[in-house]
Amino acid sequence: MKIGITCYPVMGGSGIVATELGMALAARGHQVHFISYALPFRLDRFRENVFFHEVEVSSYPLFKYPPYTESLAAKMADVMCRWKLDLLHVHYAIPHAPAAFLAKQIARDCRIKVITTLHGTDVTLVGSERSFFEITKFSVNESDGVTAVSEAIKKETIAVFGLDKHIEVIYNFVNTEVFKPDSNVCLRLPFTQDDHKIIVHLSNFRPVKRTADVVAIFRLIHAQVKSKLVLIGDGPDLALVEHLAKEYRIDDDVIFLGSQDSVESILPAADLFLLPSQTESFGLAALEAMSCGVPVIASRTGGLPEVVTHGLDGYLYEVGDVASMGKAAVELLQDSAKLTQMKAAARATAVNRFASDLLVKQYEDYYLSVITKKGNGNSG
Ligand code: GMT
Repeated sequence: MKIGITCYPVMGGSGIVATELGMALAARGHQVHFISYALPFRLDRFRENVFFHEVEVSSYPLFKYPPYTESLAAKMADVMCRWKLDLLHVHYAIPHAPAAFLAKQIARDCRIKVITTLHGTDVTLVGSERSFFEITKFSVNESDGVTAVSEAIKKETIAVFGLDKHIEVIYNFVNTEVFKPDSNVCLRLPFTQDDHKIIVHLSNFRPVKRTADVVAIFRLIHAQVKSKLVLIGDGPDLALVEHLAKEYRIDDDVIFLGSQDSVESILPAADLFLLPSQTESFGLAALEAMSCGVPVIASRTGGLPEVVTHGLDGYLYEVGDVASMGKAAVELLQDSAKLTQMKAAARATAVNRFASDLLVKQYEDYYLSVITKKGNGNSG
């Protein structure tokens, strides 16, 4: 197939999933065309069957706000026809689904199918915001195929938008050959000593991640277990986290790594991963940690219970229940047999349920069903 993919090229789960999907499809012989304003950050080197089409946005002085959606739509329409794409797969509804709709109108003669994948905040936060509501609902409804990264986000999309349309759930996935346990990795982390347990959190430090809870949980762990908290990522709440670490007098044991390109070389060093988010449609960072053999303590919210099984490969508690999360973490870190068992279970979950091969095949099958289907799947 010839497949166009549009995503946010910056760090973030939806861009990562889109890029990994594109690379995996290209490796399986499909021709993949990324259309975005920058090279997706995991697309770090030349790969066979992968093309990149940069969207340039005009900066004419009249434009207070550069017209990105229109530039994107124009580029999509151009690539669709020039390369005779079979389908365009857009990740994250806003503004990619409206741009794809517009492109499809412009390039009507090329008869391309559009698939929109809903990643979470495009429905829960952005899409349900009043001013974006109608355009998101309209463009998702007009897509020829719609996928969601968990049952939870499918349910939420139906509740928020009242869509009368089939939504296919295709879980996010991880490359288990790249994200894998590595018993030597501690040697490469100079800030840790062998007798320290390593707790990791990785996110964009937005309020939805509840990073203040990460520090509060670590405070409880630190009081009883010799440990370090390693924080990966950057975002609006980073200053708050720094402040709290100082206030709790644990800042010597909190390590800020900032944004990192190759988290697969850090995650295997962890004993535990924390993701106490307010909501999470899937929790890709948790899955990447699990694939490296790291159990997860997370909130029982959104799609996280579809990824983490309480008591098997991690623990789930209600949002904000810092006390229970801290207690479970301490008990696990102090029980080396249980910790070893949970690390193996986390890896097994990633390999058995979320390995790229399994899920990329589901996308391939879904693409074929959409390409051969007549109409856009609306039952109304
Ligand atoms: O967390 C965000 O707002 C970023 C967003 C993204 O584009 O990366 O993350 C969402 O998509 C990821 C990939 O499907 C999911 O793993 C995250 O759970 C989801 N974030 C939320 O639902 C908060």
